[in-house]
Amino acid sequence: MDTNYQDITRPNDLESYWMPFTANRAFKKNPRMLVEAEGMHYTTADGRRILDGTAGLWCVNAGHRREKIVKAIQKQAEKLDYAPSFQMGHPLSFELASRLTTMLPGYDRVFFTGGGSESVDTALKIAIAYHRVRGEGTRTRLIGRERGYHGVGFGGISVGGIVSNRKFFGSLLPGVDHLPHTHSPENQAFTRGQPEWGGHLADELERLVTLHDASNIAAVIVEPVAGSTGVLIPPKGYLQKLRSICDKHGILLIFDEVITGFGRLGSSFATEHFGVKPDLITTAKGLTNGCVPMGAVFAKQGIYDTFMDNAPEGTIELFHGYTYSGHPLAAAAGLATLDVYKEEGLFERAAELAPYWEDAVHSLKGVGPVTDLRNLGIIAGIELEGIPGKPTARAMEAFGKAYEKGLLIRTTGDIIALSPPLILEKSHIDEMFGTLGDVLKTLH
Ligand code: PXG
Ligand code: PLP
Repeated sequence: MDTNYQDITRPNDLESYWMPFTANRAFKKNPRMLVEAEGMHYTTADGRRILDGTAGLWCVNAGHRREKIVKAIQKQAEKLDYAPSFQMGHPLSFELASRLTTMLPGYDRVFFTGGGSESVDTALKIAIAYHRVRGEGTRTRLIGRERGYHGVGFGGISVGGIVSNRKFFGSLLPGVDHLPHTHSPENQAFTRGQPEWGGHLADELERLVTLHDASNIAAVIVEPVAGSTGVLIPPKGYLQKLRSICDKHGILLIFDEVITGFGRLGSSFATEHFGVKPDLITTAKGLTNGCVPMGAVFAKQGIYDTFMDNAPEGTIELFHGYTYSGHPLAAAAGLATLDVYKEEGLFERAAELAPYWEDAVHSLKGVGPVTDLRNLGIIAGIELEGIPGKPTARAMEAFGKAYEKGLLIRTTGDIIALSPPLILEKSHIDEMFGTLGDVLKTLH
């Protein structure tokens, strides 16, 4: 009988896997396979050590294959592999939620998801439902920002502002507007940290409120520091101004901290770094050090209470959740990850290294085709002059050459982004920028 459960695979078959956000055909002609990782390094299938300049995809903040996290996942898998999260619970997800709320004073409730895209969908849905349950059901419009990245769900691409992530996918969510992005090379190039210019761009929110009336607007979502789009640091005063305009009009403010959360800026979260308190915070990535997929949405207690106060006792207050919300292995990984961050003081370490990092980033001024350098915490954006008529080609050349020289970088458009694990030493910073400088000098 043909069961379809074949136990043979085609050896070395690269074709079956439709890879995400990848030039599939090019990759399969020239695959880059990582087979092992430890600390600051990957090992490739051909046995080379690669310095991880990107913490995987901005997620492995405590470095790779940390024993405490590995052991916690192993132990949990041996005890409780899976537990339903609807109308049932298991201790670790409660413990993790409670630990997380102590890291973010003022945010007393945590909703678990499977990653950043689900966290964004969750936060947008909570925002719209929140207004409805408290009797302002006309507040349904969402406001994102040009060049924003909020994952790849329909909600996330609708409020997001990356053209190629949107243009193939039809009409998206209705009732969405976008603030202008804050990037202005003429006014900001080669700024160290936050640019002086651009705080006034938050006033565009007032224009949208005038256009639609506040009574129709549910929420504004922004990345405090835009990551995926090429590292855009918020201008001084910008986030504060967004907060005060939202307050004035009863609009919820959502910070998407999927990248900025868990130490990346040298503080636990961007809300702490900038001293601006949104109503909802989306996270993922560093929550479990990338080991097991997991995301979380933090809510101010008032938001949770509104749902509790407006549903009859014994009924479901929020019709939303995922099969893998609060997954036991992810919760175990999350708890162990928080231990590692704390025991090793990794957020403080990132803050201490940030000035050295900043100097290293700006040492690339004048090297090859560099047109701008941006930094905050342990993040760098290195913008290159594109080859006319061939956007992305120059950055992709840099990516390939860096990989050959043993350094993993990330590129978006003609911008290089760096975001290494926070366990890095000064010697890693020297190596990273030494290699990158050599690569940039050889670009076509
Ligand atoms: N919001 C933000 C701000 C993100 O950076 C997501 C949501 C979505 O998370 P998930 O877990 O669904 O991927 C992200 C993810 C890159 C890169 O190239 C960035 C992300 C993911 C993969 C690559 O810079 N950010
Ligand atoms: N599709 C079908 C057919 C399902 O039954 C479910 C969950 O039960 C989903 C999608 C959603 O999956 P998840 O909860 O993992 O997001």
